[in-house]
Amino acid sequence: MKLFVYHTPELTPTDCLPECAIVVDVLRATTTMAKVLASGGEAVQVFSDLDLLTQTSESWPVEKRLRAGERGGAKVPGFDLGNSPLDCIPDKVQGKRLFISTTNGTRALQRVENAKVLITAALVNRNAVVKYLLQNQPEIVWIVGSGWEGTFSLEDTVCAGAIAHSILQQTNLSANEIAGNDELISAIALYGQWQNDLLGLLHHASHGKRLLGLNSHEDLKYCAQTDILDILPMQQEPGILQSHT
Ligand code: 3SL
Repeated sequence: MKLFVYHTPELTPTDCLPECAIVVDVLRATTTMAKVLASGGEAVQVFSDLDLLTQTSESWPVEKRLRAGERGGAKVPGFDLGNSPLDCIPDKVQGKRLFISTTNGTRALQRVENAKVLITAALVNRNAVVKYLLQNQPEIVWIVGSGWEGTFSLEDTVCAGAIAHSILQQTNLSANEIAGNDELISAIALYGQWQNDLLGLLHHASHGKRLLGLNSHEDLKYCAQTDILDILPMQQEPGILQSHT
């Protein structure tokens, strides 16, 4: 198994796809997706276009759908939810499909939607992702950070490092043996430095600061937790993610 880290969807190769793609958006899309499915949500369906989201969700029974949307970190007016994982409690999401559009997470998912296997990772479900990788041993794995509008995000890279670190701990492989590119080595180093203060790292991150400006400190605290959700969101058909059992 070789792991490649790409800091943004734009940095992924365009002439090939991996056996397994892992999309990461710690703040906050993939944390929210893990939380929705862990709270009993039926599925998460992602859209880049808000009008298409509204139109598609119209065909779904009202009591079985939720519309969630974020632009610039804020909730889309008129939607049921923004992109806070804290809103996705069982009482609200159980048995429902979350129709969601976010700025960067959606773009990353669409970039690799044709990979053989597409899963999502955040710090909260890191262990479930690692378990899947160790059990299934995909040959080539891309960990794709969502970044922010095409730029690097500390929080997505630290999550990539957390995944790789856990693989190293659970196997007798060396970093050189699993590293597909230099970015993977730097992600492991980043996680090594911040593993005991992930919330502190999120406070340094530019998107963390943006969210703090929107009074989302509790979201940052939630997103900084590691291995609290035993859930693996996996794409079933392009744009639709469900819990992999
Ligand atoms: O860009 C995204 O996909 C979002 O996760 C950003 S936010 O955290 O909801 O602002």
